[in-house]
Amino acid sequence: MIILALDPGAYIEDLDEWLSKIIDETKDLVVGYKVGLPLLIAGGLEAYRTVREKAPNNLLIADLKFADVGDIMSMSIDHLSKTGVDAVIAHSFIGYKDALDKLSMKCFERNIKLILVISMSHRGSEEYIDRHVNEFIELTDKTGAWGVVAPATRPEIIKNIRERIGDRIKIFSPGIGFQGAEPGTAICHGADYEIIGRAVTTSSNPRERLLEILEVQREVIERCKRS
Ligand code: BMP
Repeated sequence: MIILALDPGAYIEDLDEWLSKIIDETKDLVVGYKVGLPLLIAGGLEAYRTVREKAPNNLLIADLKFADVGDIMSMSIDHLSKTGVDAVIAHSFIGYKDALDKLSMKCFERNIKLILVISMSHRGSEEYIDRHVNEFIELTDKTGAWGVVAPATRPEIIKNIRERIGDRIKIFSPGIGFQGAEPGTAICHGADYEIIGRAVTTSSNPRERLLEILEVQREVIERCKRS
């Protein structure tokens, strides 16, 4: 249950070749791909379209972590909708009125799923964002969000979210590998999908690395089911 984050480093000379290699080697093993600012900045919306074309059957999530006023985020959704993305990620802290209310309406109109960031995987999330986790969870009802982002690095937050929202919302958890969390930990605590990026994309053999990660994920999930 992996979403692969396609974040190209600036050292990559041929973006198309990089995308082709990784997608060809991984698309039968992952649920979907997450494309964020590094890919958008390096390759424009064309790069998003390329991912869509190369992986037509995988979930495609645009991770732009929107944090703007509603009308402007809606303009971005109009542009994004031309690339065939299935879902977008927005921050919760911007609030509902004139922000997430408009964004959620526009996503509905354009048939794009909305995913809200509830907590982040880096330590700074504890400084401000994590103080409002329970309020952010309430926003999922108001916006009709399809999913939330919660950190594999602090799995107790995932557990809290799952207990509060039940099964109606998908939980996506980053922080595996390069950021320290073990594959499988987030799923054990209630996540649906684990987001993994550099541990796979910087490997000289992405498929082999992904297969190793999937094996650890399977073992950790088995272990936690037994306990
Ligand atoms: P990596 O496995 O290379 O650390 O990548 C994690 C991915 O998840 C990145 O694309 C990052 O933007 C994203 N992410 C994160 O790391 N922490 C969060 O709290 C939210 C994210 O979207």
